Amino acid sequence: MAPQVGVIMGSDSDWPTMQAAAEALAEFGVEYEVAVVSAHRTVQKMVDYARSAAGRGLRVIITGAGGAAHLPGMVASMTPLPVIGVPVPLKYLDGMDSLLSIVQMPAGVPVATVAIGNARNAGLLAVRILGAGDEALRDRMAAFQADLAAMVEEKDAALQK
Ligand code: RP5
Repeated sequence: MAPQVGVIMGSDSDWPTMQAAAEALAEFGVEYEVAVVSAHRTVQKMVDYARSAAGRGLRVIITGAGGAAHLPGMVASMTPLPVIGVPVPLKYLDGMDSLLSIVQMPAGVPVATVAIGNARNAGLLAVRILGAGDEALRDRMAAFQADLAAMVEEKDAALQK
């Protein structure tokens, strides 16, 4: 099956963070592709990727970047697809720089920004977006949520002992 989600990042150094998005997608059986696409170092690659994404069959793009994290916003400006941004924390500023670079988009060009370093939530959000038009996937998400609730209840029960 053609990938439905693109997981892209500004540098291969973002992968240890971004891997969790890919893992979440794999858990739900969602096909994805992974690529390093830099907003500053491989500009034409970024333009080509964003402009061709919908036509190639992608439905959601997850973008991770750190520091001057322009990749999510630039990709969102060049595709009609939903774009999820993952602020990758770097050595300095604890990822606040990445977060603010990604989240402060101008009106008209949204990027759905998850918490600093929380690529897993980006993967889960992509599953929910796809699930809006796919009942089987939506059911799997509902089961996942029921499991989460059960896990919390188990921990609560353990505390009561
Ligand atoms: C950003 O610069 C990348 O997304 C990465 O988080 C950061 C650092 O990149 P390298 O030090 O790996 O070149 O564009």
